[in-house]
Amino acid sequence: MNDFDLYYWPVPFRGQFIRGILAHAECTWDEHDAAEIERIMGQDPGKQPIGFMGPPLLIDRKQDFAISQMPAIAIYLGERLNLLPTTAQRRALCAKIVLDANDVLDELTLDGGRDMWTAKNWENFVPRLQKWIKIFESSGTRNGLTGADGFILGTEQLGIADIVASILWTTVADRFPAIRKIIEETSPVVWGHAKRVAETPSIAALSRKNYDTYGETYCDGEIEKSLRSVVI
Ligand SMILES: N[C@@H](CCC(=O)N[C@@H](CS)C(=O)NCC(=O)O)C(=O)O
Repeated sequence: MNDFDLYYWPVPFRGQFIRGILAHAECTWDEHDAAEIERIMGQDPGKQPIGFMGPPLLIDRKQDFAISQMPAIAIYLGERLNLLPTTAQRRALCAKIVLDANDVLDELTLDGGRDMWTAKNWENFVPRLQKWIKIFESSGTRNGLTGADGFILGTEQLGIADIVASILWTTVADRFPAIRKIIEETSPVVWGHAKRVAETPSIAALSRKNYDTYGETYCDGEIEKSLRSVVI
């Protein structure tokens, strides 16, 4: 029996953070197809494994525990798999970094496609994206991070904040070369750290497997089409 059930669409996007954490910790998990996700999304909240609006949703089989909301799942797995810093302050900073990453996804997709990208609104957004990259950089450099060395919260070991930051930037950079250029040019520290973490064997293997399964798809749908039409 695998350790976890993960309900997320067959794309990287918000589910990739959870896949990355599970892969890094060498956990096993089952993924469920879109029909199954739609089925449980349609249930009454009292009948769902945990009341939720949209995936990701994780079930921890051994603990008989279900949790939704990407940052809550990441922090839960951090506790469960011993991937959080030890001080209260650094644990709070870890949660902050995961929430920052979730905000960046919402901004990159104009809140899940409520609006579509145009050349003009993308141009206006680029300085904001650069500021987000600098926010990640400042989280790390306050703790001695460089492109070549260290972890984002100054821990001895790679943890949740490192996995989430790396997956945030490398997943979008690998699929949008123009965004990769913005990240590399805005912060060699953020990019160097993201690449180092992405090259660790379990996360690199996950990335290769996801390319085989999902190809170049990032978040899919009309919002990905509109993003691709402006990010050139
Ligand atoms: N705040 C939630 C957002 C969840 C969310 O928006 N999920 C998207 C996929 S990334 C979805 O399919 N939502 C369907 C819906 O909200 O109806 C989280 O961080 O997990």
